[in-house]
Amino acid sequence: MASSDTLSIFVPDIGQTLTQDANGAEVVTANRRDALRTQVFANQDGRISDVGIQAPESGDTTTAFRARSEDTSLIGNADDNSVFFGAVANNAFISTADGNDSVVVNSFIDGTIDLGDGDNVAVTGAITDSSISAGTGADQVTIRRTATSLDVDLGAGDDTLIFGGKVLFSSIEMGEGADVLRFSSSARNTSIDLGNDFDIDKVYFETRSDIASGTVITGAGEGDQLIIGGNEFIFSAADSAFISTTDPGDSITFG
Ligand SMILES: [Ca+2]
Ligand SMILES: [Ca+2]
Ligand SMILES: [Ca+2]
Repeated sequence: MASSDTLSIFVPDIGQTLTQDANGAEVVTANRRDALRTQVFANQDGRISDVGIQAPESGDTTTAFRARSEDTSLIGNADDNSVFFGAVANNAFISTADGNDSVVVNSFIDGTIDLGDGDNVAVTGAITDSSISAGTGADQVTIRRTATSLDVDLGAGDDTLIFGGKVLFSSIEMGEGADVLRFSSSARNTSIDLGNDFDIDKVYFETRSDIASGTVITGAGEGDQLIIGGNEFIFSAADSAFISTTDPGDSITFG
Protein backbone atom coordinates (compact mmCIF):
# COMPACT_ATOMS: atom_id res chain seq x y z
CA MET A 1 0.00 0.00 0.00
CA ALA A 2 1.05 3.58 0.53
CA SER A 3 4.52 4.47 1.56
CA SER A 4 5.21 4.20 5.26
CA ASP A 5 7.53 7.21 5.35
CA THR A 6 5.89 10.37 4.08
CA LEU A 7 8.02 13.43 3.51
CA SER A 8 6.23 16.66 4.37
CA ILE A 9 7.26 19.29 1.90
CA PHE A 10 9.09 22.25 3.44
CA VAL A 11 8.04 25.49 1.77
CA PRO A 12 11.10 27.44 0.66
CA ASP A 13 11.05 31.22 0.37
CA ILE A 14 9.75 32.52 -2.93
CA GLY A 15 12.38 32.00 -5.61
CA GLN A 16 14.33 29.55 -3.45
CA THR A 17 14.89 25.82 -3.90
CA LEU A 18 15.18 23.15 -1.21
CA THR A 19 16.53 19.63 -1.60
CA GLN A 20 15.52 16.76 0.67
CA ASP A 21 16.29 13.04 0.66
CA ALA A 22 13.66 10.32 0.93
CA ASN A 23 14.84 6.69 0.81
CA GLY A 24 17.67 7.63 -1.51
CA ALA A 25 15.49 9.64 -3.88
CA GLU A 26 16.28 13.32 -4.26
CA VAL A 27 13.30 15.59 -3.69
CA VAL A 28 13.76 19.11 -5.04
CA THR A 29 11.18 21.78 -4.23
CA ALA A 30 11.14 25.25 -5.74
CA ASN A 31 8.77 28.02 -4.69
CA ARG A 32 7.68 29.67 -7.91
CA ARG A 33 5.22 32.08 -6.29
CA ASP A 34 2.25 30.75 -8.33
CA ALA A 35 2.85 27.15 -7.21
CA LEU A 36 5.20 24.97 -5.24
CA ARG A 37 7.06 22.74 -7.69
CA THR A 38 8.48 19.46 -6.44
CA GLN A 39 10.48 16.97 -8.46
CA VAL A 40 11.40 13.50 -7.23
CA PHE A 41 14.51 12.01 -8.84
CA ALA A 42 15.63 8.39 -8.78
CA ASN A 43 17.96 6.86 -6.21
CA GLN A 44 21.23 5.21 -7.25
CA ASP A 45 19.35 2.16 -8.55
CA GLY A 46 17.58 4.39 -11.03
CA ARG A 47 14.19 4.13 -9.39
CA ILE A 48 11.98 5.86 -6.89
CA SER A 49 10.99 3.47 -4.13
CA ASP A 50 8.93 3.93 -0.97
CA VAL A 51 8.62 7.70 -1.21
CA GLY A 52 5.61 9.60 0.07
CA ILE A 53 5.07 13.30 -0.57
CA GLN A 54 2.75 15.42 1.55
CA ALA A 55 1.75 18.84 0.18
CA PRO A 56 1.77 21.78 2.57
CA GLU A 57 -1.54 22.70 4.22
CA SER A 58 -2.48 25.15 1.47
CA GLY A 59 -1.32 26.49 -1.88
CA ASP A 60 -1.16 25.09 -5.39
CA THR A 61 1.44 22.40 -6.00
CA THR A 62 2.95 20.45 -8.87
CA THR A 63 4.77 17.19 -8.21
CA ALA A 64 6.72 15.17 -10.75
CA PHE A 65 8.07 11.67 -10.21
CA ARG A 66 10.87 11.61 -12.75
CA ALA A 67 11.68 7.88 -12.92
CA ARG A 68 10.17 4.42 -12.65
CA SER A 69 8.55 4.22 -9.25
CA GLU A 70 7.09 1.79 -6.73
CA ASP A 71 5.30 2.25 -3.41
CA THR A 72 4.85 5.99 -3.66
CA SER A 73 2.18 8.32 -2.35
CA LEU A 74 1.13 11.88 -2.96
CA ILE A 75 -1.22 13.60 -0.52
CA GLY A 76 -2.55 16.92 -1.80
CA ASN A 77 -4.49 19.74 -0.17
CA ALA A 78 -7.69 21.73 -0.83
CA ASP A 79 -5.96 23.84 -3.51
CA ASP A 80 -4.95 22.76 -7.01
CA ASN A 81 -2.53 19.85 -7.05
CA SER A 82 -0.93 18.59 -10.22
CA VAL A 83 0.84 15.24 -10.28
CA PHE A 84 2.97 13.73 -13.05
CA PHE A 85 4.63 10.33 -13.31
CA GLY A 86 7.23 10.18 -16.09
CA ALA A 87 7.53 6.38 -16.11
CA VAL A 88 5.82 3.20 -14.91
CA ALA A 89 4.21 3.67 -11.50
CA ASN A 90 3.67 0.54 -9.44
CA ASN A 91 1.57 0.78 -6.27
CA ALA A 92 1.13 4.55 -6.19
CA PHE A 93 -1.44 6.14 -3.90
CA ILE A 94 -2.58 9.60 -5.03
CA SER A 95 -5.13 11.60 -3.05
CA THR A 96 -5.54 15.21 -4.14
CA ALA A 97 -8.60 16.26 -2.05
CA ASP A 98 -10.65 19.38 -2.93
CA GLY A 99 -9.58 21.80 -5.64
CA ASN A 100 -9.16 21.40 -9.38
CA ASP A 101 -6.49 18.73 -9.53
CA SER A 102 -4.73 16.98 -12.38
CA VAL A 103 -2.94 13.65 -12.56
CA VAL A 104 -0.92 12.50 -15.57
CA VAL A 105 0.62 9.03 -15.48
CA ASN A 106 2.04 6.50 -17.90
CA SER A 107 1.65 2.80 -17.11
CA PHE A 108 -0.12 2.58 -13.80
CA ILE A 109 -0.26 -0.72 -11.92
CA ASP A 110 -1.91 -1.62 -8.62
CA GLY A 111 -2.55 2.03 -7.74
CA THR A 112 -5.15 4.46 -6.47
CA ILE A 113 -6.08 7.90 -7.83
CA ASP A 114 -8.55 9.77 -5.61
CA LEU A 115 -9.23 13.22 -7.07
CA GLY A 116 -11.71 14.47 -4.44
CA ASP A 117 -14.21 17.24 -5.22
CA GLY A 118 -13.53 19.93 -7.84
CA ASP A 119 -13.13 19.91 -11.60
CA ASN A 120 -10.37 17.35 -11.94
CA VAL A 121 -8.43 15.93 -14.87
CA ALA A 122 -6.70 12.54 -15.11
CA VAL A 123 -4.82 11.08 -18.07
CA THR A 124 -3.24 7.63 -17.96
CA GLY A 125 -1.54 5.14 -20.25
CA ALA A 126 -2.22 1.44 -19.70
CA ILE A 127 -3.81 0.94 -16.31
CA THR A 128 -4.16 -2.35 -14.41
CA ASP A 129 -5.62 -3.41 -11.06
CA SER A 130 -6.24 0.20 -10.08
CA SER A 131 -8.98 2.64 -9.10
CA ILE A 132 -9.83 6.20 -10.09
CA SER A 133 -12.42 8.14 -8.10
CA ALA A 134 -13.68 11.70 -8.11
CA GLY A 135 -16.37 13.48 -6.14
CA THR A 136 -18.57 16.45 -7.01
CA GLY A 137 -17.46 18.51 -10.01
CA ALA A 138 -17.00 18.11 -13.74
CA ASP A 139 -14.21 15.59 -14.09
CA GLN A 140 -12.38 14.54 -17.24
CA VAL A 141 -10.65 11.18 -17.31
CA THR A 142 -8.81 9.77 -20.33
CA ILE A 143 -7.33 6.26 -20.39
CA ARG A 144 -5.16 6.24 -23.48
CA ARG A 145 -4.36 2.52 -23.56
CA THR A 146 -5.76 -0.78 -22.30
CA ALA A 147 -7.63 -0.75 -19.00
CA THR A 148 -7.69 -4.04 -17.09
CA SER A 149 -9.43 -4.54 -13.75
CA LEU A 150 -10.00 -0.81 -13.43
CA ASP A 151 -12.55 0.60 -11.01
CA VAL A 152 -13.76 4.10 -11.94
CA ASP A 153 -16.24 6.13 -9.87
CA LEU A 154 -16.74 9.71 -11.10
CA GLY A 155 -19.50 10.78 -8.70
CA ALA A 156 -21.79 13.77 -9.13
CA GLY A 157 -21.16 16.39 -11.81
CA ASP A 158 -21.04 16.31 -15.61
CA ASP A 159 -18.11 13.98 -16.16
CA THR A 160 -16.31 12.75 -19.25
CA LEU A 161 -14.55 9.37 -19.44
CA ILE A 162 -12.71 8.35 -22.61
CA PHE A 163 -11.06 5.00 -23.29
CA GLY A 164 -8.50 4.91 -26.10
CA GLY A 165 -7.86 1.16 -25.82
CA LYS A 166 -9.59 -2.03 -24.76
CA VAL A 167 -11.45 -2.26 -21.48
CA LEU A 168 -11.41 -5.57 -19.63
CA PHE A 169 -12.89 -6.77 -16.33
CA SER A 170 -13.61 -3.22 -15.22
CA SER A 171 -16.29 -1.35 -13.30
CA ILE A 172 -17.44 2.13 -14.32
CA GLU A 173 -19.77 4.32 -12.26
CA MET A 174 -20.57 7.68 -13.82
CA GLY A 175 -22.73 8.91 -10.90
CA GLU A 176 -25.20 11.77 -11.13
CA GLY A 177 -24.93 14.45 -13.81
CA ALA A 178 -24.92 14.57 -17.60
CA ASP A 179 -22.00 12.25 -18.22
CA VAL A 180 -20.21 11.28 -21.42
CA LEU A 181 -18.55 7.88 -21.78
CA ARG A 182 -16.63 7.03 -24.93
CA PHE A 183 -15.09 3.71 -26.01
CA SER A 184 -12.66 3.49 -28.93
CA SER A 185 -12.25 -0.29 -28.79
CA SER A 186 -13.99 -3.25 -27.20
CA ALA A 187 -15.30 -3.46 -23.66
CA ARG A 188 -15.44 -6.97 -22.24
CA ASN A 189 -16.67 -8.19 -18.86
CA THR A 190 -17.22 -4.62 -17.79
CA SER A 191 -20.08 -3.08 -15.82
CA ILE A 192 -21.23 0.44 -16.65
CA ASP A 193 -23.53 2.29 -14.24
CA LEU A 194 -25.03 5.51 -15.61
CA GLY A 195 -26.11 6.77 -12.21
CA ASN A 196 -29.89 6.30 -12.36
CA ASP A 197 -30.49 10.07 -12.51
CA PHE A 198 -32.58 12.50 -14.58
CA ASP A 199 -29.69 13.98 -16.55
CA ILE A 200 -28.98 12.79 -20.08
CA ASP A 201 -25.93 10.54 -20.24
CA LYS A 202 -24.26 9.66 -23.53
CA VAL A 203 -22.36 6.44 -24.20
CA TYR A 204 -20.39 6.05 -27.42
CA PHE A 205 -19.14 2.85 -29.05
CA GLU A 206 -17.48 2.59 -32.47
CA THR A 207 -19.17 -0.69 -33.44
CA ARG A 208 -21.83 -2.92 -31.98
CA SER A 209 -19.32 -5.76 -31.57
CA ASP A 210 -17.26 -3.52 -29.29
CA ILE A 211 -19.95 -4.20 -26.70
CA ALA A 212 -18.36 -7.56 -26.04
CA SER A 213 -19.40 -10.46 -23.84
CA GLY A 214 -20.00 -9.75 -20.19
CA THR A 215 -20.45 -6.00 -20.64
CA VAL A 216 -23.59 -4.61 -19.01
CA ILE A 217 -25.08 -1.13 -18.70
CA THR A 218 -27.23 -0.39 -15.64
CA GLY A 219 -28.63 2.82 -14.14
CA ALA A 220 -29.88 4.18 -17.47
CA GLY A 221 -32.69 6.76 -17.22
CA GLU A 222 -35.27 8.08 -19.68
CA GLY A 223 -33.53 9.79 -22.59
CA ASP A 224 -30.03 8.48 -22.01
CA GLN A 225 -28.25 7.95 -25.30
CA LEU A 226 -26.27 5.03 -26.66
CA ILE A 227 -24.49 6.00 -29.88
CA ILE A 228 -22.95 3.14 -31.86
CA GLY A 229 -21.09 4.39 -34.89
CA GLY A 230 -23.62 6.74 -36.43
CA ASN A 231 -26.65 4.99 -34.94
CA GLU A 232 -28.40 6.55 -31.99
CA PHE A 233 -30.42 4.62 -29.42
CA ILE A 234 -32.47 6.42 -26.76
CA PHE A 235 -33.29 4.72 -23.47
CA SER A 236 -36.97 4.18 -22.82
CA ALA A 237 -37.85 3.33 -19.23
CA ALA A 238 -41.16 1.81 -20.38
CA ASP A 239 -39.31 -0.68 -22.55
CA SER A 240 -36.26 -1.04 -20.30
CA ALA A 241 -34.22 -0.80 -23.47
CA PHE A 242 -32.31 1.57 -25.70
CA ILE A 243 -34.52 2.10 -28.78
CA SER A 244 -33.08 3.07 -32.15
CA THR A 245 -34.23 6.51 -33.28
CA THR A 246 -33.94 5.57 -36.94
CA ASP A 247 -35.31 2.02 -36.78
CA PRO A 248 -37.87 1.65 -33.94
CA GLY A 249 -37.75 -2.12 -34.28
CA ASP A 250 -34.11 -2.11 -33.29
CA SER A 251 -33.39 -2.08 -29.60
CA ILE A 252 -30.68 -2.99 -27.14
CA THR A 253 -31.53 -4.24 -23.66
CA PHE A 254 -29.20 -4.13 -20.72
CA GLY A 255 -29.39 -5.60 -17.25
CA1 LIG B 1 -10.01 17.70 -6.38
CA1 LIG C 1 -6.37 19.49 -4.24
CA1 LIG D 1 -21.28 12.18 -12.96
